[in-house]
Amino acid sequence: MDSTLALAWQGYEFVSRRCERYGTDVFQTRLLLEPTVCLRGAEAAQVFYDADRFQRRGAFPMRVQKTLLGVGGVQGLDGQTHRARKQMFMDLMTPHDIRTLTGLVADGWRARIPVWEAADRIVLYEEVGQILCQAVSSWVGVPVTESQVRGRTQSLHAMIDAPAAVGPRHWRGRHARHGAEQAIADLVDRVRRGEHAAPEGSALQVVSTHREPGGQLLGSRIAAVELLNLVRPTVAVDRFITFAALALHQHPQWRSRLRQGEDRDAELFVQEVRRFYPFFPMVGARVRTAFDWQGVHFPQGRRTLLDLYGTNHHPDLWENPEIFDPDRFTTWDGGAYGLIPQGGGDHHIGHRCAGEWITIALMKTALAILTREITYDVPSQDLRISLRRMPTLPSSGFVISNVRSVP
Ligand code: HEM
Ligand code: MYR
Repeated sequence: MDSTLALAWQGYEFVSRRCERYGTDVFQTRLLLEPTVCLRGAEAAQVFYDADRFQRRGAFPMRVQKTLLGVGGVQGLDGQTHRARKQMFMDLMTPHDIRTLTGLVADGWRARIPVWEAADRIVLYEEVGQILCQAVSSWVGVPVTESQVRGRTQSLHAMIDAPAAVGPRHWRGRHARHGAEQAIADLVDRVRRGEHAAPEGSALQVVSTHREPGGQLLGSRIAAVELLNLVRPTVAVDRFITFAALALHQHPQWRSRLRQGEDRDAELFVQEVRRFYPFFPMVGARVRTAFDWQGVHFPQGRRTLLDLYGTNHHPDLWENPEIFDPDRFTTWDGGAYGLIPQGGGDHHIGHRCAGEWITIALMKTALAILTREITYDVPSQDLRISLRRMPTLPSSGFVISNVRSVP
């Protein structure tokens, strides 16, 4: 039986429901007409991130590559080629670079506060998306003018929204990617011809001059895919920030605690937001060399999915997983395979998200502003989070009103 419809229907809960029903963390099914193994849990994650057992080549369906990821980017590489490309990303993640980005983002927040004070109400998700888009665009060296920010943010949102969608929502993502790749590839060509000066040390410069292990430059289209791999997911942090604002609203004792400004508290809160709320549902790979695990045979080439959301809510790993409780992280072991909203394992060696530190830093920047620099009301609205829609969001996008800056 093909389970694609059940996946579309049950969304984030698809894997966990079956795991609970069968009393296991590994089961076989058919998805998109192909036999597929589904996994969840820390032990499973450790197996999934073993590069001797799994590869990424051929793992992502075209519909995901043509919208969210792009073709030829770091996510689909293996071995030495992956390691070298990943290093290009990790070299951009120094504490200095991250501080520069969070500084640009904080300036962006502060510039919007007077506009929000004058407005009746604002949708936080939309505002934050534009703030992040403007800041990360200049950080990367592909700046955007004031009048273009809204359009560029919409186009990045379209890519993020599209991979699991059918119909117009899917095609908007394909169209957005096509246009964005073309424009950025042109810019890379102009940098290489000496017609455009990339800011010193910017991602635009690094990616345009990066050489593959064989010595060749990246094709300009692939360079564009990698630049989008910095801009797009940074804008996607707007979802975590919206969830963080929701958590502050629903757990007001944490608003008071965070107002004190202790980094330790912000850290606990951010980790729990990343664990608790549904975002990146699952990642895929293919078996590289056949093996057996927990009584299941994994033949070479078998498509395998690791349930990130289900692992973050696994009852063996987390006490009362459905309760939002940042203090659980005071005793957390810091393991690389239990808390995996952005993938597991090692950042440099494996496919774990290159932007995890940026994500955490931008969430802390947002929390500092939301708790210490402004006050606001949360009018009545639909805050429900559909677990069927991937990726999801509180329905209303989190509306706030009566914004005032704290003197
Ligand atoms: C990979 C999630 C933010 C850059 C990934 C993966 C996930 C993920 C699940 C795949 C892990 C795997 O394949 O095993 C997220 C989420 C984010 C986020 C939920 C929150 C918005 C960022 C940011 C950046 C970034 C801010 C960069 C500025 C990347 C890159 C990869 C990646 C380059 C590919 C890594 C590789 O294949 O080796 N991310 N990410 N992400 N992420 Fe993120
Ligand atoms: C990013 O832009 O890379 C980070 C956030 C994107 C989340 C998108 C979730 C897509 C849901 C479909 C699952 C695709 C499995 C590979």
